[in-house]
Amino acid sequence: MNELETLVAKAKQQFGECTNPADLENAKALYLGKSGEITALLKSLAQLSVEEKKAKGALINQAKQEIESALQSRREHLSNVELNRQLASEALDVTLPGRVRHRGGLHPVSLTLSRIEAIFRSMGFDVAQGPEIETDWFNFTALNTPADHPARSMHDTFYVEGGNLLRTHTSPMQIRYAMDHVQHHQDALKSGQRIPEIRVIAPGRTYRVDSDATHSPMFHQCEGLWLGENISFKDLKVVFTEFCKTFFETEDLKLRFRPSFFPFTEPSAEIDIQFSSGPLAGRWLEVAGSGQVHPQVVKNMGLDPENYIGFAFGMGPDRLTMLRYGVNDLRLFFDGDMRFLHQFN
Ligand code: 2NM
Repeated sequence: MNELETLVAKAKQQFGECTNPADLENAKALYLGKSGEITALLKSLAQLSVEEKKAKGALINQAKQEIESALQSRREHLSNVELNRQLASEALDVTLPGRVRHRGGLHPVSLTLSRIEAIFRSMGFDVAQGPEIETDWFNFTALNTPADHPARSMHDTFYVEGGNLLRTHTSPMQIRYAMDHVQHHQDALKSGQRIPEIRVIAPGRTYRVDSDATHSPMFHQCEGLWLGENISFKDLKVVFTEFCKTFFETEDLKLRFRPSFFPFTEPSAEIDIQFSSGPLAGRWLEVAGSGQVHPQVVKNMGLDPENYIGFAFGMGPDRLTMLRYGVNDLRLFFDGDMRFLHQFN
């Protein structure tokens, strides 16, 4: 091997040992830089004769080209290695499922409650909400429910420590609302003046010890109260008929009042409705309980039952939701299964 071949081999080997571009450029300088070995050889040509210059120069240039091409191919190799490293470290798995931003939606029963509220507001009713943990007095005594009534038993009602209970209906809220109303107008009442009538609905969660396909220990209720000087069953019938027609979006609907009993109303009636077309056509469906507010309950609100009379009703938004959408199992509302809930939004 002559001197030039040795030099080329040495350069190739040295380039091959460089594992990053900076080292490679430093190695290049040893051969092709200002004081590199090839540069020095080219400078030494100056001392030679024209003939020798030609011959030796050609050989040196050939060696130079071989070194340059070895350098270039090592550069490309290192840059490929770097590219592959980057591709591997920044790899994206485009087959991974996306991070979805789920859109929230209202629960079907919430949709029903909103509808109920809007309809009653349009008829001049206020909407009142209050505590779900109630006293025995507001939940039972004020509503004329006797101490030995089965609803008061541990078997039917959830009691909490300290003697309070989870309200079994929303009517205690109506007692609270009526008492606030009386309190607010107490001066007028004392001086024998007339006070504004009470028109309110109380929607919300209620609780009973009960659980099967049509009963859940937590369920919703919406009770209504209209109390004034001359409010009668006729007004109840108008209000409730209007409510049902608007809620179910049909004029094609009959109401039936069926005699019943509640401790807090006298007389009392169940309200049934019947559609004459659609999937429920011909069947009488129970949608609410109702009645003329019992004189003792009016008294418990702080009003004189000789001067104030009216009606109350109670209905189940869960059941109304089932009827409206054709849902056959109440438990679907409380299982939290998104496949079911998504259908309403
Ligand atoms: C019902 C049925 C009948 C009712 C009574 C009252 C109050 F507070 F005025 F006495 N609120 N709700 C009532 C009457 C509730 O639910 C089936």
